[in-house]
Amino acid sequence: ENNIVRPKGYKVSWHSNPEIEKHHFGHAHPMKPWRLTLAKGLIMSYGMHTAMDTYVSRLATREELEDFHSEDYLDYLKTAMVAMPDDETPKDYNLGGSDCPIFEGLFNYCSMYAGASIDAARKLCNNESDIAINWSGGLHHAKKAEASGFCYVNDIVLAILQLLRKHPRVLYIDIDVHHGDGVEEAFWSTDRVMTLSMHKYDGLNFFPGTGDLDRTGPDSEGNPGAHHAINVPLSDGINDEQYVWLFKTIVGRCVDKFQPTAIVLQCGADSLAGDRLGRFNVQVQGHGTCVAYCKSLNIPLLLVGGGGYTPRNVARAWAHETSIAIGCDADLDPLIPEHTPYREHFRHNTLFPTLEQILGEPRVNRNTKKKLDEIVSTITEQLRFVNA
Ligand code: V1S
Ligand code: CA
Ligand code: ZN
Repeated sequence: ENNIVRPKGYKVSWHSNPEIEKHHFGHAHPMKPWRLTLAKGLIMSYGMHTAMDTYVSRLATREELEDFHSEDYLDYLKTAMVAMPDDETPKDYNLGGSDCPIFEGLFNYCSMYAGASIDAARKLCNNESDIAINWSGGLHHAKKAEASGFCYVNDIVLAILQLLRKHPRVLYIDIDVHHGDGVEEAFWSTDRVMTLSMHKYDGLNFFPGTGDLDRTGPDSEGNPGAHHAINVPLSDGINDEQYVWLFKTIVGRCVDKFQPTAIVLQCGADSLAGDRLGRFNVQVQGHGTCVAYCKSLNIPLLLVGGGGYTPRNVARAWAHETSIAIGCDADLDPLIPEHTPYREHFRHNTLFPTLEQILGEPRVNRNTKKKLDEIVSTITEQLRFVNA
């Protein structure tokens, strides 16, 4: 048995609900809520639950969902019926196509992951937690009245709206391999939220097709949201060293200029090497270093999940990142405990497989030093227009 010591005076809350994990998007669909079962099993087999305040999250109320989403969209989401099996065409509100299928229990699924993020944000607001975690959230593509890219309700926007009740400035950081378009759009016209997304960008060839470097906020003169959207477009095969350097450099400068009083970090695990949809060579270590860096800033921190389509790697990353939040990462044996549920799913039995173990052959890295330097200097220029 592992014994995790709870670091004194440092509070982490973990918000989850096992009901969420039971939903199915359909057999061919890459989004598997079951990955949360795998992650939870790993977190608990290391004994990390004993070092956090754990909460079984509740359903978000209709009123809470209406803080961002339109009434007519929520009505439709609640009553939408499972479509005919071979119907591939999205209907109203982009619901019912292959990306955002209507499945059994859809509205409960959405209300549960949103409830968890709202609860987590409230723990930070009333200083009951220093870090609050909801691995079932992070669904960054959902719009006010539209589903998009496996996301139906935008729990991140709802959580940030909670934080804004107490906090003057919130920094949103998104390390999912996809552009965090829904959150960016929601806060496009305000200077109280700065959004920063790192993602693969290849025009319309990679979903959702937005997030180029020059997308920085409204162009209109005097709009407070101008310059408060930050986008880091990347190419295939970026490695830990480059990714962590970019993250620390850019986040460091954003924090200096914007002086956030709360941070939301979307930890989408599809930026890891070997992801079914992703294209990067980021490893569990590098992904975790981004979380460690945010923790080191000593600003209230909300950690949410997001994408992640190779369940064993999702579980590794979010278990490792939970240990960083608690402060017990150095105490974990990288060898996955014998009694871990579904241990056979973790080939190589380690939290930190090498690139060779994950991929056989790593992807070609198409990110040049010159391009990354250009990104940093363009964003540094952009930040000259930002004040706290
Ligand atoms: N990339 C990708 C991808 N794969 C699928 C997909 C594959 C099989 C299925 F049965 C169903 C869907 N859809 C996509 C992307 C959406 C990616 C969403 C990422 C979500 C997140 O990780 O950021 C946060 C949770 N959709 C598309 O590329 C759109 C299409 C344009 C092409 C694919 N077809 C299925 C729909 C239209
Ligand atoms: Ca991203
Ligand atoms: Zn993604």
